Amino acid sequence: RALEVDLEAALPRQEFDLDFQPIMNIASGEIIGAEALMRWHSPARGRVAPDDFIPVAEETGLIVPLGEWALRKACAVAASWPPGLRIAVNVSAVQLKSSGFARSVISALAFSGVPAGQLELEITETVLMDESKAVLKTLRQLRELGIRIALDDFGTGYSSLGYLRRFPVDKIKIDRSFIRDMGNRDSAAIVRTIIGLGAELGIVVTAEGVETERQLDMLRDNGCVEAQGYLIGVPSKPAEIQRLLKSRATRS
Ligand code: G
Ligand code: G
Ligand code: G
Ligand code: MN
Ligand code: NA
Repeated sequence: RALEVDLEAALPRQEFDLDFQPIMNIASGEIIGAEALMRWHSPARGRVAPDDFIPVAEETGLIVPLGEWALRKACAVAASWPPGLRIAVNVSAVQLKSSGFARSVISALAFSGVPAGQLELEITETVLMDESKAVLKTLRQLRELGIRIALDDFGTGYSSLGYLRRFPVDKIKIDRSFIRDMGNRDSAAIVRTIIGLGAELGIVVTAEGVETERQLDMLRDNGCVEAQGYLIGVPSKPAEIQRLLKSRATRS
């Protein structure tokens, strides 16, 4: 049976879940929020990785209702976090281009009571590649509401620095492959350059995939603002992340 058949049935059968991975401010060591990561527990297939089902969901268009579910669920969970913490949600290009996307975001915020300033939408560079006016308009509209836009997996794919000028972006997330290879001179130079670029442009830089104290030290020494990765915390269930946030979060 094709994956798309099982995927189609999975949403009404409530087979999806969200895990949350903490994001830390490097200078203060405080947890400033978490990224929602989708999980599919299929009775027939077991756990299916997002890298395997998200592309299929994008091809079939199922990513639109699935992404909307994730957004609503993430906001509902974040509504019970201590005030001021960020919730980051991944948004696929297909979703962003679908009509009514901005409306569905506004609705998720209103329904949950999460302030717009606490929501961060993570998009990849492929979203920006076609340079459509509609996408630019949607991003501007969301940003005017106070929602932050993060460029995910930065440095991979078809990165163009021009995107940073043409599109409203609040944050860059350095792809974890560069952090993994930071022991290597060239990767270290790339990481430093992205951090410098963010500082110059007034864009927050987050390092992804931080697994060792050595990597965290290098990032701190180079002025990287935020870190995410197994060292700081693995993707966890809502109850677990809630505990972590209560003990490690910025006290306001
Ligand atoms: O708080 P806890 O020990 O559960 O933290 C899990 C991980 O986060 C540990 O591996 C530790 O290295 C890192 N960590 C914990 N507290 C801090 C902190 O205040 N600052 C920094 N930079 N890292 C921390
Ligand atoms: O959690 P994990 O490393 O398996 O995630 C793999 C990929 O799946 C990441 O690139 C992540 O951005 C993507 N992903 C996870 N959750 C979502 C989601 O809710 N929506 C979209 N579009 N992508 C997601
Ligand atoms: O592409 P995106 O950044 O949205 O997805 C994050 C993915 O990275 C998730 O699948 C998550 O499980 C994974 N991830 C998070 N922290 C680490 C890490 O420290 N090391 C590795 N290898 N993967 C990580
Ligand atoms: Mn992401
Ligand atoms: Na990423």
